[in-house]
Amino acid sequence: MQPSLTKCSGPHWLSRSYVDNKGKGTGTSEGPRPPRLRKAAPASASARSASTTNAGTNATTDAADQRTSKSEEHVRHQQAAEAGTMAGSTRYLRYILIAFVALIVIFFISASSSSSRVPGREHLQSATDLLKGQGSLWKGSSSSAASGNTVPIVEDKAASGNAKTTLDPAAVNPAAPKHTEASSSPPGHADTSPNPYSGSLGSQNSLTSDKAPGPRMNATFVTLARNSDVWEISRSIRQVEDRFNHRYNYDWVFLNDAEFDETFKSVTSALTSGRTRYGKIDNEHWGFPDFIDQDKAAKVRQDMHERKIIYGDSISYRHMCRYESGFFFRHPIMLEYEWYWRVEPSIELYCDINYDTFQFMAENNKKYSFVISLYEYVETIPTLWNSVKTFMRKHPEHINPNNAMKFLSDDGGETYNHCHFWSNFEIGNLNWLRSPAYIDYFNQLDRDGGFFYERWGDAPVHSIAAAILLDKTQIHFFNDIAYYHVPFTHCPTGEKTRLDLRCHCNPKDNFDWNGYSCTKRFFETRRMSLPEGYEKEQ
Ligand SMILES: Nc1nc2c(ncn2[C@@H]2O[C@H](COP(=O)(O)OP(=O)(O)OP(=O)(O)O)[C@@H](O)[C@H]2O)c(=O)[nH]1
Ligand SMILES: [Mg+2]
Repeated sequence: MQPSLTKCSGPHWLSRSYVDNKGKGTGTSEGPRPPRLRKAAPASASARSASTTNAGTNATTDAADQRTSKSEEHVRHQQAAEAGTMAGSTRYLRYILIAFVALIVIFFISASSSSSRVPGREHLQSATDLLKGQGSLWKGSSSSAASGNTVPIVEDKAASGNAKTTLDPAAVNPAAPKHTEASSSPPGHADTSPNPYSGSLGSQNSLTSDKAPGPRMNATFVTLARNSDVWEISRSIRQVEDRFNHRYNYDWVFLNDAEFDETFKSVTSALTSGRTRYGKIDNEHWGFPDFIDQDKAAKVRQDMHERKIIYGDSISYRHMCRYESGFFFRHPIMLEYEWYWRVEPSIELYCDINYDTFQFMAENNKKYSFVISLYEYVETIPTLWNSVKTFMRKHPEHINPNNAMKFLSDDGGETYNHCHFWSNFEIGNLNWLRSPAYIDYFNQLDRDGGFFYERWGDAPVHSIAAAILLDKTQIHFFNDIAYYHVPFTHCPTGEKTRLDLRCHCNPKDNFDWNGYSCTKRFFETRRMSLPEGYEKEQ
């Protein structure tokens, strides 16, 4: 093995040393090599060829001389090799020295060009530059531009292509503290930077603050609630605001048979984007009417309790059902509005609602709407249909000739099939509920006493009214409003609809085409074809 070859492996030795010195080498020559040191390889090779040339010029023909000259040659060879090796070593040392000095110079230049280059600042710096690369403006934060503390970044085409996008971090998150040069936050915190792509979906992203243009309808959300419902209704409000109302800012009316407390008011008003109003229900509308036989009502509750009928023994539940059936739309606050959207505690909305549903109702001559329909629990309404028939007999003038009786009855109105729209969700017209037709209807039912002698729910009461008093085209099924109230889900049928509206419900949970739903029957009543894809959800 020739020493010169060993030395010629200088770059390997140097690179190994470089890697080992960094403390992360593997001991092989495969570690990263500084480019300058790689260039030393040809210099070693030239040293090797120089030593070979010197040896060749000293050869003679005499044997002794040959021996002498061989030994001389050997010595010379060795000297030449040593000289070549030394020359190579010196060169390498020079290169190392130059590289070392160059590294020191680069280090000092970069350190002095950015006095703010402390741990944690690099991220913020580059985020700022990224925003600048997109043509963004840091409102109220001119310091970084003025100081010229910019680290050059390579602008890629994607960044410069977005140059027209103006991104105001304050708009992205107005509550976010602004980064300042003198920030005293610990490094880990100061490292946090705004997402430069926030809001890049523009108008597609309904979670950004994009208030819908145009006038508003005379409409409000309405919720009947107890103070103890505050956290459950908060969840509902948050859903409604995120999916719809942050763009429309409709009012929200809260009604209660007791005074709302400060917690309820402050929490709910903090969550709503529109005006909040709190109304106490008059005793006349929340209590037993004088024509109710209290003993009879008590016996019914006892009996229902024994038969384990849900809410069967509850007085307040009955007041609630009666109030929702006949009075909420007559509350003094509600008298100011024409349209309502009823919201209950703990509901969910799974899709964006990108249009004004109240306006839709008005423009399409709709008076009542639903998202889920089902069969009522028979034990709670044994005589309801008798009462309805009494009303129809007494007030034929109120029965709409183009009604939706087919939705309610399979025998032309003789018997009730128990189908109803689930009234914990409703968007409807308050003037219709305040109309003589509806008031006559409610008064008949109320007089017959079934709210207390049975346990009539406001869902069948509203549904029957809508089906017999309205033109069937005035009842709307909101396929695109995805909704949950325990235990049922309405998830829009149609994959395109779900993706367009950014829905997060599982279509398998959709109740519509299930045997317990009456929605198919509604489609038949209206002679509408079922939505595309319904077969897959059965
Ligand atoms: N102020 C008040 N509101 C009530 C009372 N009982 C029920 N409510 C409200 O009336 C609405 C309907 O009551 P719920 O208990 O949800 O009745 P439900 O939907 O039939 O039954 P759940 O399956 O329990 O939801 C909700 O908005 C309740 O907050 C009451 O006694 N006082
Ligand atoms: Mg409920």
